[in-house]
Parts: sequence; structure tokens; C-alpha cells
Amino acid sequence: MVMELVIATRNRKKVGEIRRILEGIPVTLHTLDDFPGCPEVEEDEATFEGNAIKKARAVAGYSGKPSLADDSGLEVDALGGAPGVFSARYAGEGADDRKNLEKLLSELRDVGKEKREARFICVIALALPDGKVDTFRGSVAGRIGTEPRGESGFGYDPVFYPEGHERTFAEMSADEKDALSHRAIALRELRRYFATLMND
Ligand code: ITT
Repeated sequence: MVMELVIATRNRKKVGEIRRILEGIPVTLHTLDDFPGCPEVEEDEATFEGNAIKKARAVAGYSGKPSLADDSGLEVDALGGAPGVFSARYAGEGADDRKNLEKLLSELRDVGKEKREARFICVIALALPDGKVDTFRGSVAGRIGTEPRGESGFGYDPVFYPEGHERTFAEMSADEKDALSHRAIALRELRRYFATLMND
């Protein structure tokens, strides 16, 4: 029997990355487009783990299928870890990627090049319809640039230089980002978990 899994995110760019990174595993992937009535979840937990678990459980409960949620964001040292779990709405409720990015650059306006360290965090939660849940975490260190560069990816990618690289995530190909990203690291953990399940 082929396992089914619902990707529990409304962010289409995330769906694309998750599909790419999970390619080849013997699992049929569904998205929320297959469950249009699925209720929105309020992301009011204090941690990436808490929000990821909440989103995955809500979708598993609604769909009756194992569900995978991604809660992710950017932590900037000079801002005391902000925007963190508030990354999607840093510039206010309903803010888009461009507004969030502008706000970040403006907050860092007086911060020198050597003090712009940051990291992307991704927590993937896998929830079963009975409520059982596991989480997988990935992070990638880097620094924030002073102006947006590149057109690929999404969110804060145009200002994020992963450590050891002179190009932003938005200047990299999909494969290059996937070789480094917080999301790929967390999803590789999930792949290993699936592999052990299937060998049991
Ligand atoms: P769902 O909750 O439906 O999954 P979302 O976009 O609201 O979609 P989050 O609450 O996890 O997702 O917020 C994550 C934010 O962090 C997202 O809006 C991006 O701005 C940023 N982010 C996460 N991963 C990123 C990546 O790989 N590249 C750039 N920005 C990223």
C-alpha cells in the first residue's frame, strides 16, 4: 500500500520546495487544494515546533490522512532573534514578502556588515490522524545583505547570504538552495524517518 501525505501549507513556494526535496519517496503527495474546506489555523504558539504541530494536527484531523506542516522563519541576531516565529507577518497582518523585506532592511539600516548574522529555521511536523506527531528541525546560518538581490525563491531569500557564499538564496538555482537550506535539512531527516519505517 502506498502511503498518502498531505502537505499542510498555503504557501505555494513552500509546496514546490517540499515536493522537490521529497521526490522519489514512495508516498502520494496531496496539497490543501485537495481539501479546500480545511480551516485556517491561528499560528499563536511561541515556537516553530508549536506552530508546526498545530498546523499538521489540524490538517490530519480534517483530512483523515498523515499531514506534514512547515513552520519556518528568519532569526536575526542584531534584532534579538526577530522576526522569528513572526516572519510571515513582520510588517503587520496580511503583509507580503516585499513589505516584510523592506521592514527588515529598515530595522537593520544602522547595523554594520559584520553584525548582520542570521539564520533560517525550518520545523517540519508530521501528524497522524490519531494525533501522534513527530518534528524535524533544520537551520542554515548566514548574514543579511543591505539590498535585495536575485529573483528565485521567496520571502527573505533576496537578502540572505548563506555562510561561505557570496550570492543570496534568490540568486541561486533551486538545486543550489536545496543543497543548503533549512527546509532541505529538516526534510532529509524526515526522509530518513520514512526509510526506517519502511524497513521495519
Ligand atoms: P503556511 O503557514 O501556510 O505554511 P506561511 O508562508 O505563513 O505559510 P510560515 O508561517 O511558516 O509560513 O512563515 C514563514 C515565513 O518565513 C515566510 O513567510 C517567509 O517569509 C519566511 N521563510 C521561510 N522559509 C523561507 C525560505 O526558504 N526563504 C525565504 N523566506 C523564508
